Amino acid sequence: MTATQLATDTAQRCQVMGIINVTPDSFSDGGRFLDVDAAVRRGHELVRDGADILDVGGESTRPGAQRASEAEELARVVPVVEGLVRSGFPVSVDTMRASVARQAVAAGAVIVNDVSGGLADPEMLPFLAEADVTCVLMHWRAHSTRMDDFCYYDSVVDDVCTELRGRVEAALRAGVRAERIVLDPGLGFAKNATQSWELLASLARLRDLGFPILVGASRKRFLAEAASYGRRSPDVPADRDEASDAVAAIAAAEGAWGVRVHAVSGAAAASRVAARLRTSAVATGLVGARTGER
Ligand code: PMM
Repeated sequence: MTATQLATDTAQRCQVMGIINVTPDSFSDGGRFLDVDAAVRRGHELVRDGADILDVGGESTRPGAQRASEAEELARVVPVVEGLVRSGFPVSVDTMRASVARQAVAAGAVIVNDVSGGLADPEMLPFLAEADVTCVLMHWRAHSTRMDDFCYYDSVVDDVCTELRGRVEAALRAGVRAERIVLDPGLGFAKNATQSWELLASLARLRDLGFPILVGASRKRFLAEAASYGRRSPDVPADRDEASDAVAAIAAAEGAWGVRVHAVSGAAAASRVAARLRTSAVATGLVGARTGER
């Protein structure tokens, strides 16, 4: 399948972003795809399962993680981006470093996913403006070693919206075009479980910011409570896949631009079901034809 086919197919549908963590220490898949061939093979599997975009990251952001060096991150990410781009897949690079984003974009990445929303590296927003690529600006307050000290909000939804608006203004000031911006509430980043659930319950508020919204709930700790049933363990991240699929279905139905997931097949079905339902709702006059709004 070519990048063009993928893009056409996904025009009206929640994008399914399949995760490839090329790291030794990510919480759910650390160490599994460190080898370039294994990571590229994983990309092929994810696309076969229905991924629209492959998100390649070389630095773990789990709570408490130490930063990878720039050299390590580049060595992990760039060959994998090259391999996936050669296969014709749309690739996103998950990085907080402008230098890594630059080399990944030079290798063919079409999205820069910066979990710090441009805060970690002062060169990032100017680079995004210059490269004119789609960028995900996530809500973030501090690096992983310290982020649990920053879970304090007057109202998590109001504060995240205000801080995301601040990142948008900074990006626009740097010259990033508004149509290139995707926002992400940063579930689990400087948020406890209750706060992550509150944000997930407030997707309509996030959409009111006026930008496409990406939701990254997959396998995260806050899901453990809802994911622990039957033989599933609250402590095994992959046991949260069905709960992650349920979040993807809700996010797609609520009009999210995309969901970032480890196991893509459930999210791919959710995205298609939500799109089909929307078509039917428009046809029966339940929602407006132009916007798909309820
Ligand atoms: N979460 C992680 C990493 N990158 N990017 C975006 N945009 N949103 C997220 O929620 C997000 C992210 C951490 O999860 P992982 O270690 O499983 O990749």
